[in-house]
Amino acid sequence: MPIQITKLDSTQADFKKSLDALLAFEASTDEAIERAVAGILADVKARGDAAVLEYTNRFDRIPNGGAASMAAFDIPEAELQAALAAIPEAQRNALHIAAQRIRVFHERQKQELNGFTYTEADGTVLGQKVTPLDRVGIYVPGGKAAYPSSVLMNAIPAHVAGVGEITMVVPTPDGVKNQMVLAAAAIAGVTRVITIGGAQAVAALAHGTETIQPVDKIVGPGNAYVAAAKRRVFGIVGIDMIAGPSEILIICDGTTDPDWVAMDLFSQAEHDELAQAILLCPDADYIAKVEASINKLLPAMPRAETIRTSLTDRGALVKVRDMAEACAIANSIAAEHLEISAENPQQWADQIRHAGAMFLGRFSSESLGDYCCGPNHVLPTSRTARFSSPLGVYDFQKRSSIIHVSEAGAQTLGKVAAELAYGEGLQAHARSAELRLK
Ligand code: HSO
Ligand code: ZN
Repeated sequence: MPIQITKLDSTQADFKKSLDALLAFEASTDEAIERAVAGILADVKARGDAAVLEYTNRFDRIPNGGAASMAAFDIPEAELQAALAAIPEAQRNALHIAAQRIRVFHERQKQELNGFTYTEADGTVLGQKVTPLDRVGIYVPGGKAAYPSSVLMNAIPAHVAGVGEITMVVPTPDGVKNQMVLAAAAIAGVTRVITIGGAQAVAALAHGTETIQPVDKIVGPGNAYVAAAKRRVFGIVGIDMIAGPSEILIICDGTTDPDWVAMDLFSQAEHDELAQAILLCPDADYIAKVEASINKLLPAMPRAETIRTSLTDRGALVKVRDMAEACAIANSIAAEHLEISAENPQQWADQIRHAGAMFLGRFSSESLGDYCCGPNHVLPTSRTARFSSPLGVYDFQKRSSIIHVSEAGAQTLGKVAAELAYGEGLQAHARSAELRLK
């Protein structure tokens, strides 16, 4: 059955409305989930390990009547190393290469993030000091999206930032451990791996238990329960973001092999029925070719049904007037991933202001970025690229201001501060500044 994918034309009167309808996505906030998660968080906060143990045994169906104590959920370093040694050599090599490239990119990012100080004429020194977080929790899902690549993408920037302790939690439904996830943890600089998941794991990381030190920030994707738990503990700890379904937007000038473009659309559509894959192109004949490629290639894909649903419900092939208009539309979409599959892509990239990651030229398939180019694959989704950035070293650091006022500086600044403090009716502030005046 040929695919029923939405086709839009930017010259249509209702184009903007149709595009907005397609983009609209609201993560459903389910009352039942909210109530369950609130209960679990309160319970773990009150009862600590006992509650985490009970929930994990029950929700993850831990075999043989469940684990007897939390110690059973700790994966010793030797087991991580054993997993790394046991996976196929080609997989191990690929993990090492990806990890090394991700490290190099994030080391470069770190160099750009140094603090600064400057000295004023009177000797007053001002500056900014950058400090890594002490402890970070990384949530790794255990279900259909248990991605070893995401272990690398979350843990390596934390490690590069200099985070002291990286605790990874990963649920093991039915007690089954994903060996490639463990192998990735072994090479990514993770300090401790605990096989717990769900809201109970988020609660344990945020509040701490008898056996788990509370962390300062929790990062990583998860299901609706994990997302709800992360939202609720935000403020007690930091969180990275609440990631929505994957998105790919491709701007193509019509010169790329249409099979390549079709497969790039599939590559994100296969993540999730709710994923979004959109093509913008000025050439109607080329769009027809991509559609033909989609119909030709889809039946052989193992995840054909997920791809079909995603493309049918949320995908689109959009005919635009020209490449400049494509860039303007791309800015309004602010996609997680933007491919500019065109001759001389830089001229178009110069016009892009909102995108999580830009893939320039026809050889930069988004899948390369997902695994091993080096930049992070944890990116802002659902149009949040308008105001947020890829996960990076900066997410695992914070800044402190440095203020070292000289005696001379206190004379000039003291008068300014006192004036403002009296204006605000804050006597102690004013007097504290004035006491230092000669
Ligand atoms: N494209 C996903 C990341 C990923 N892809 C992991 C494959 N594995 C983020 O949107
Ligand atoms: Zn992907």
